Amino acid sequence: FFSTTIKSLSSPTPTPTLSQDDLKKLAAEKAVDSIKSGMVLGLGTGSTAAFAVARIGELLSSGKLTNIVGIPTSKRTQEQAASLGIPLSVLDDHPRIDLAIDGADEVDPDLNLVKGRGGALLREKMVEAASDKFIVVVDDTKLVDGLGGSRLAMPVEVEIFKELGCEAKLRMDGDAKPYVTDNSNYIVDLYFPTSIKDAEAAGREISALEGVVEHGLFLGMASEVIIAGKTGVTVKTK
Ligand code: ABF
Repeated sequence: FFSTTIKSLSSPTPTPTLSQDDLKKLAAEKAVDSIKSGMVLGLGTGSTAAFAVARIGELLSSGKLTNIVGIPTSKRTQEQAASLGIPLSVLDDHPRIDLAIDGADEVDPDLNLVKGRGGALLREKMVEAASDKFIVVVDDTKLVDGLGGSRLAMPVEVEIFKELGCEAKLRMDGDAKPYVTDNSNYIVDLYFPTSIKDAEAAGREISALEGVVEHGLFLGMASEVIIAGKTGVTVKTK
């Protein structure tokens, strides 16, 4: 039914009685037909890719495929593949991948994709960029005339600032929409469990992160601070 490119869908075999899951499985298993023994495989994430992983597991246990190494694109996929006995590795040890199979959220007529609603886009992009061939498996609800055409999210992954030991939250406005600054940017609010030990270093680290426009640490800038309290006004200078 589905071929490895969407363009060959012009005259598909009718599948009137199949559910959406049946279609996902059909696409996934068609992609698995391209796998040859000895390949290093990128294992995608999501309900469609999961059918491919399941099929790879079956073919390995029946001996029809041998000597396969899988590079999972998410913890979910890693767990599924491990439970099926698929040998796994990481991109660092296999920087070239023969074939990646993954789902998508939207597919445009030129086979451009929106991915990441499943939450695994960074590792997906790394694995798929390292793959000689990348087969996308979708049911036909994913086809759009133009990306964004489904009116659903186009995800952007941002750092959680883990190395700073804090929690990051996208600031929302009163209508539960992301707050937009006067410069048309979003604000990520960081919450630290204790005071920041080295504010200069933290500021440098935050500024160095991709996509950061500015942070709220104003260091070494104030000439004086005038503090009004119940007991009077104090002026603090450096
Ligand atoms: C991954 O899983 C993602 O890039 C995409 O967001 C999602 C598709 O999931 P499903 O196959 O469940 O629709 O491929």
